[in-house]
Amino acid sequence: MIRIAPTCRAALLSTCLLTAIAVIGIATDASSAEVEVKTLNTGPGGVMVFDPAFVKLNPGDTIKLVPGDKGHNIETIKGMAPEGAPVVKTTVGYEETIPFEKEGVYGFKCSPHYMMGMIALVVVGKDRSNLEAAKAVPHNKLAKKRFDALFAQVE
Ligand SMILES: [Cu+2]
Repeated sequence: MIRIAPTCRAALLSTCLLTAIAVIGIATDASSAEVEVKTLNTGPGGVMVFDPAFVKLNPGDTIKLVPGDKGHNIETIKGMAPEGAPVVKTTVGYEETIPFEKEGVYGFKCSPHYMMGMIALVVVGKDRSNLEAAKAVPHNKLAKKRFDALFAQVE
């Protein structure tokens, strides 16, 4: 019979635990990420902006909407989401975590400031099958100008 001294057993156990923690850590990193998007009265690109306004995600990732300035929200623009994707509309002024499962192209607006061009573009995964449909959605002048710049970044 092999007897393992208590200190050895403890050492083996901690090695085991560390390995398990490392494996779980790697799995978590690979499977999901959270991207912080701030709502700002003034930021990159001018007044009433999402920062960043262009976000690339993998399926399963989330966006954490952070009210850098109050008075903003995020809402799905009709016609600018993959089929079957849930419609997003958050409460004005509140932080919210938004999960993205479906691959494709998503257009968002801030409900109170869409007329001032407060929009964002999110691409998830590699599926671009709704890209042309999303591009075809009409906008007011300011929103269109910003969307044109964001669509130019889509690969
Ligand atoms: Cu706003």
